[in-house]
Amino acid sequence: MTRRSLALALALVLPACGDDDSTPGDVVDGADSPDETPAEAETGSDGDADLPDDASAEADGEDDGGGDAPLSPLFGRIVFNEVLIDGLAEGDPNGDGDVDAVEDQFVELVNVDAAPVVLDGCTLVELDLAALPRHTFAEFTLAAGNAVVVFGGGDAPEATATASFFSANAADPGIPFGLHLSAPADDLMLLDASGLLAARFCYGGTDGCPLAAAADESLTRSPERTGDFVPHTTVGADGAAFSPGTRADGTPF
Ligand SMILES: [Ca+2]
Ligand SMILES: [Ca+2]
Ligand SMILES: [Ca+2]
Ligand SMILES: [Ca+2]
Repeated sequence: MTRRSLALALALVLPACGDDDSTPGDVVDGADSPDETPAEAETGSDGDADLPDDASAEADGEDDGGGDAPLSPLFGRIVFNEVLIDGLAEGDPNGDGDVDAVEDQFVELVNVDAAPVVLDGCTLVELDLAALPRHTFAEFTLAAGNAVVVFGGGDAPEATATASFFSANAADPGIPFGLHLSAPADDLMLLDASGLLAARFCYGGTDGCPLAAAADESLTRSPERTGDFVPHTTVGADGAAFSPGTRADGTPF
């Protein structure tokens, strides 16, 4: 399937903002478990049925110059920079006092452009519950060079000069499962308000994405913003397992 048809398919299945009454009843919390849910097993078995076919290039945040595919105008201006799949990593990633498999998962997105990026209406969508965005940004503009972190839940930290923090659909408790980043495989997309692909992070073999999920630590780009994803402890300050909102060495973006 092409990205054009992907965008069309997503446009057909994505609910309008605030339409949160399609809560699935048959999905279990698999945030820190290798067990596949029925939905994951099904979508995993049919491979590339609903995904773009150049996943590895996009997983690296690189524009592959793929002809007339309707990528978002945001594509290449904002990238996934760090992702914590294992919410039970030692510590308390969102700093709210509770270590929670769902709430402490996070994604860190960085504006790699020289201009602000307007994220109003952008959604985070993952493979298993593609019709139910994990997070929808309300009015939010990410300054050039800054990071925004979305946690699975709980209380998000206060913003700093260079980073902002949200809890996934924190204002909408009707949407369960946080970011629903599954082990060992998943496919997370940032879609713009029109449903077009703005950034992508996939792993575990979904649609050929070779990156392996990490346990007990995040995956982060090295070098920051542009590099390939590596286990965070290999580049983190003093072997730190994650660094939501800062570079792996602990310094601000
Ligand atoms: Ca926590
Ligand atoms: Ca998932
Ligand atoms: Ca763990
Ligand atoms: Ca970081």
